[in-house]
Amino acid sequence: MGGENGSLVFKLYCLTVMTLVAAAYTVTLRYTRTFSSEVLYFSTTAVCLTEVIKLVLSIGMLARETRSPGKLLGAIKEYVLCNPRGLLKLSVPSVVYAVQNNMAFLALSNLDAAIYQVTYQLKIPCTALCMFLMLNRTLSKRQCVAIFLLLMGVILVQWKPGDAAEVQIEQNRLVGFIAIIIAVVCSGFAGVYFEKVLKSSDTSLWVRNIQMYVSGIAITFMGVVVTDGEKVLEKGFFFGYTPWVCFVVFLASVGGLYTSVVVKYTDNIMKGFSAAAAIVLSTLASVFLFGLHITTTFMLGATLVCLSIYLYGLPKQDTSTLRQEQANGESKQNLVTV
Ligand code: NCC
Repeated sequence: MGGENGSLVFKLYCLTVMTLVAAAYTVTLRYTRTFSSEVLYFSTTAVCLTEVIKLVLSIGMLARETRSPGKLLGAIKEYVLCNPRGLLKLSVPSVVYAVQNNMAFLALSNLDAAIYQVTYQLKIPCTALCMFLMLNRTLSKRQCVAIFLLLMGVILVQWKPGDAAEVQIEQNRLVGFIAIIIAVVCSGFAGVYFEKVLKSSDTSLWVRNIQMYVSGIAITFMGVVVTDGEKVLEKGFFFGYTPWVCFVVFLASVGGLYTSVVVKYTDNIMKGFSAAAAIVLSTLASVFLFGLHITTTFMLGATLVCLSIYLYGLPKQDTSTLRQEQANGESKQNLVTV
C-alpha cells in the first residue's frame, strides 16, 4: 500500500478499495447503531480505538519504508518526539477529523444510511470551495458543471420514496441532518488541509499520518472522557462491542489509511467522485444480489454520475502535485512531486 507507485493501476486499486470500504463502513455503522438499544456501545470509544489502530498500522508502514529499525526510530524521534511544530500542524486536521468521525456516528444513529449517503455528497462542492480558498486551485467551468451533475445524479440514484426500515431506537432527523452538515464542512476542510501539508513537502505520508494520529488519539480520548467518561468507568471501554462493532472499527481504520493514500496520489475531489460512484455500484449490485427493481430515476441518475465522472476526469492539471503560489513569495515555490 505504501509503495512509491503512482501508476494508473495503483491509483485505481486504491480508489476501488477505499470506495468499497466506505460503502461497507456506512452500512455496517448504521446497522450497529440501530440493531439494539440495550447494549449500545460507546461510539466515542470506537473513534478513539480507530486512531490507535491507524497509528500502529502507520508505524508498520513506515518501518517497511525505512527498512531498518534504526532508521525507523530515527524518523520517529525526528518527526514525532522532537518535533512539536509538526505535531501542532497536524493536530489541526486531527481535531477536525475527530469531530467529523463522531458526527458520522451521530448522523447514522438518527438517519437512514441511504439518506446519509446522499446528503453527505454535499462534501464535494464544499471540498471544491476549500481547494479554491486554501490551495488556490481553481476548477474549470467543465469541472464545475461535472460537480453539479454529480450531485444531481447521486440524488436521483438514491431517490427512494418508500418507507425506511424499522429500527429499535429513537431517532431525531434534525439532529441527524445537523450532524451531516458539520461532517461535510469538516471533511472538506480537513481533507484539503491534509493534502496541502502532504504535498507541500517531501515528508513521507506515513510520517504525516503518525503525526496526525498521535494527536488524534489524545483528542478522541478526551472525547471519550467528556462525553461518556462516567459510563465508560462503570461499564468498561469495550462495553457493547460485538463482532460487528469490531468490523466497523476495522473498516474505519483500513478506510482511513486508504483515504490518505488516495489523497496522496490523486486529490480530494477525485476521492469524492470515487465515493459517489460507489453509490451507483452498490445499487447495481443490489439488482443482481437482492433483485432490486431499477427505476427510471436510477437510470437517469446513474447516467448523470457517469457523465460527470467523464467530464471531471479530463484534468487540466496533474493533481498529484501541488504548486504553492502564495502571493507573499514563501521560499519553497517549486513543484513538489510526492
Ligand atoms: O468523509 P471523508 O472520506 O472525507 O473522511 C475521511 C476519513 O479518512 C480518515 N483519514 C483521512 C486522512 C488521513 N491521512 N487519515 C485518515 O485516517 C479521517 O479520519 C476520516 O475518517 C468520503 O470521501 O466519502 C470518505 O468518507 C469516509 C466515510 O465513509 C465517511 O466519513 C463516513 O461518514 C470514508 N472512510 C471510511 O470508509 C472509513 C473515506 O474512505 C472516504
